Amino acid sequence: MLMKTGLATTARLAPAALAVGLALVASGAPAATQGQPVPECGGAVICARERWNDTGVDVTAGEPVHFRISGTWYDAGEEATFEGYAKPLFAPVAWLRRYPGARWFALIACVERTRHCAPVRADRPFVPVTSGRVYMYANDLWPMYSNNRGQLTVERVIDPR
Ligand SMILES: [Ca+2]
Repeated sequence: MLMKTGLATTARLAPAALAVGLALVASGAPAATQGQPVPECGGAVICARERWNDTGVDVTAGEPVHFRISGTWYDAGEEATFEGYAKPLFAPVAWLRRYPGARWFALIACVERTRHCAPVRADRPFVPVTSGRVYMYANDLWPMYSNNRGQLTVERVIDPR
């Protein structure tokens, strides 16, 4: 069953990887990206103000997914990247964050709108525990999204190796 799922995913990703490769050849681009993760075309906008952002990325349980994230967002006056920020003053209510184990405004990925979530990290892939669409949000208190600004861009990357 697992093997069958893996083959199906490979077949689905292969045309995209081939298209990226052909585009590089056609543009005469140097081989600098060889062996490096290649972003898929486009990317999803993750708005700080939205409690759920649909990434358009569908994942399969157990298959690691790599994301490339860029941008800056703001929690009122606090600037943050996808790694979030720390603020000792907010420590008494930190346990009320939607994902208590991650920093304020850390980028959180969930499969569907469930509790199958994890912080998005730069140094490791997101490994979904179930299959479905990936949604993301800024880790905040549920009633406190109205003072959020900015957005991140998230791209799924394919390892061509
Ligand atoms: Ca907020």
